[in-house]
Amino acid sequence: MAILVRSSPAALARWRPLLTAAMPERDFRFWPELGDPADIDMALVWQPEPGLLAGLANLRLIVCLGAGVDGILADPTFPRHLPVVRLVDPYMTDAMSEYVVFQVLRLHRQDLDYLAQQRAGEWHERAQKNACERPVGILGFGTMGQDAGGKLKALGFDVAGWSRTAKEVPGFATYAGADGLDAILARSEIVVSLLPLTRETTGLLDARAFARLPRGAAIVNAGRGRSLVEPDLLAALESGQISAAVLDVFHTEPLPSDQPFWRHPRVVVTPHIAAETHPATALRIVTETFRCFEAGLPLPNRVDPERGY
Ligand code: NDP
Ligand code: OXD
Repeated sequence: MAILVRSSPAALARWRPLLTAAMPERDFRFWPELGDPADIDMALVWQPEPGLLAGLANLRLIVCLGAGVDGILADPTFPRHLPVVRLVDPYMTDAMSEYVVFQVLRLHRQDLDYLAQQRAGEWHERAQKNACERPVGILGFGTMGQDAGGKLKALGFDVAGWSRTAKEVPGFATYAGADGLDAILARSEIVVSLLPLTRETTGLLDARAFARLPRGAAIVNAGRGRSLVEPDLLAALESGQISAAVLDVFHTEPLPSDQPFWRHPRVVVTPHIAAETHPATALRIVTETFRCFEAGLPLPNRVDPERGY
């Protein structure tokens, strides 16, 4: 049997030598060189086109080459009976935490304002708090959220986390569910979203949510673009309810050239690079997933398609 590897051409160029060297006995089919679809029993995929997985009659396992599986589950034809495993790689988690810490610090230290002052040749000081006086709320307090939260806390930030299920995480105020969302928003001067995209999180960051924040709060979205209602964010920036936004993920990626975020003075745009898949470290995780699957062992990081993550 064979393993389909489907990702962007650039990612495939990185994966190909690693996979073939690590598992020379395996028959890898690198997209678009599929061969006979009936040969394929396992698939390593990132954002496969709708219908691709459903067309593989002998498929038994789907491994996502990223942490978020929305690109797989969104396909209405995706074979829901098959196990789906997502990538949980500490290297990626570290990368996400670096991104979050960097962006929270620049918001906290008013970097956008000082850059604007520099461009205008203006020398004046702005009132500045210390991190312990800056409440940060992390929406999506899972693998990445808790790691980033710990690193922000080490810098002194007053961090709280919001998740779907109630949990106790020593050292953090935690919130869950709809009431918990209002409560965490009400206390957060900087909100970081690391939510997966699911039915419940789609459009969650909308005008209503922005209105719950303290006036002038800032937002970092590195979860998924469709969790945030982009026109509502533009309106909240316009009114001053939101003072700044750092966005790594968008409704449409790449971000269209006429999208106002590109040129908005209070928005930082990054091209979905907060935590990229790192084949050199992910390889061991993928190999271990195959081993568990073939040995009939429980699969680590298995996704629940009903839950959506
Ligand atoms: P996890 O599954 O470990 O954590 C997800 C968290 O979100 C959990 O705490 C979960 O709650 C919470 N959550 C899910 N649904 C809801 C809901 N309806 N209400 C409240 N909380 C909810 O995922 P990771 O931390 O590994 O990754 C998070 C996401 O980050 C990925 O799904 C992906 O979208 C994004 N990502 C972005 C990258 C980038 O480069 N921009 C790179 C990698 C990931 P509970 O704990 O109760 O289950
Ligand atoms: C991921 C991502 O989910 O890169 O891994 O967004």
